[in-house]
Amino acid sequence: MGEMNDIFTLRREALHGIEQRLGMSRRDYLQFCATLAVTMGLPKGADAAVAKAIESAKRPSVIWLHFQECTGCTESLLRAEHPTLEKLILEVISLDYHETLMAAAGHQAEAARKDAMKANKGKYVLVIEGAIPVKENGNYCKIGGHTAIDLLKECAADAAAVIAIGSCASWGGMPSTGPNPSGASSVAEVLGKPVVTIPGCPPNPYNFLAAVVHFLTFGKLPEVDKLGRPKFAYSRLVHENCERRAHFDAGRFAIEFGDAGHRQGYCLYKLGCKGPETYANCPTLGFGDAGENNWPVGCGHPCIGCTEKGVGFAKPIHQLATMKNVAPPLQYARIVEEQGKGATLASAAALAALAGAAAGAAVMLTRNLGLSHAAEEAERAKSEGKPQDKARG
Ligand code: FSX
Ligand code: SF4
Ligand code: F3S
Repeated sequence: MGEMNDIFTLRREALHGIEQRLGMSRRDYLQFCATLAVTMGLPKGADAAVAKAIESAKRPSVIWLHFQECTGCTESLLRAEHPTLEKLILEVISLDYHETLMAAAGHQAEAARKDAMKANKGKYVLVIEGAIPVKENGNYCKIGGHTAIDLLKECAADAAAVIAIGSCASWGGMPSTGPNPSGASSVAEVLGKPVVTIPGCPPNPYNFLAAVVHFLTFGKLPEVDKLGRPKFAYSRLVHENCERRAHFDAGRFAIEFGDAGHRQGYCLYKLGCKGPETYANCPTLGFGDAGENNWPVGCGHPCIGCTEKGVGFAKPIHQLATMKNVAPPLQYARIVEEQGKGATLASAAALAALAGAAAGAAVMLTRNLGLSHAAEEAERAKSEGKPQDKARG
């Protein structure tokens, strides 16, 4: 109750200021704070602390550098069709240096960076977008005559916190795809120390915003995993929360783009979905504000593992994912039946029954295996060049 009161006793003028600056209603603003608190996995009532911090804390100075990348990270944060998010980000942080957004160029831009660093020495948040090429002494990427290596080291020296945004800065991302001719490396590799990473290509803007707001609210960046990823966003596999998971468990798969299974929203595992080996909160958070199901799998495209080192841009898009942590229970349909070695429906059901599975489960197994089997048969027919029924049981 105390926390609720905190929300309502936020200074009226302050909230009025927010309304004016963001062009959003008080209700929307408080709702936004609640969403951020939930994204961060904070307990009930924390939305009040978040609202207060955004309202009263000094906006942290952010110096944002671009290296080897496509600027998709910035685009996802500031995309034009959703000006509210852009306004919120610019309200929460003081973006003092950002090459894509600033009007200054050349020597003026260099001076702006130096000024921002000097004015906020030891206090600014350094955000790095893009990988850092280290081959040939870093000569593949130079800005204002300085290599990305030197710029990163110089700016990181006086930063209060360093955030690597996007997969490129987090672990090399797309530029590091083999044979990686420029030696594209992560921020942590070049600095030789761990940093907070927000991988994704592009990353979800709310995860970035939540990490910054955490810094604002608690004076420190959020708890991270061993790869520097905030645990609130990257501690669950995409597969664990995927809306198509029931189809996976039941053995109902899309086999080709546009086939009956695909049109019915079946699991995309056989199209190469890397959700089973990719940690990200895409299924729960969604991506952007374009409506429900607005994330890769929700739109019908397999997850390519864009947040996961060694998966995104490393494994072929249509290669089957490695099952991590979660494997379908024995009584579920098998994902792939080896030719000639698959259990017959009768023997599999009998085995399940022998193993002590409930009679209901055995019945389900029989039914699911039947479905999966039909899909396998269709695949086999296709590989043998026989006409097939595209509908997958
Ligand atoms: Fe692009 Fe960012 Fe991908 Fe990389 O996002 S969307 S190539 S992660 O650094 O601009
Ligand atoms: Fe979802 Fe992909 Fe897992 Fe299927 S394999 S349930 S589409 S995450
Ligand atoms: Fe990337 Fe997969 Fe999410 S491709 S955006 S991690 S669903």
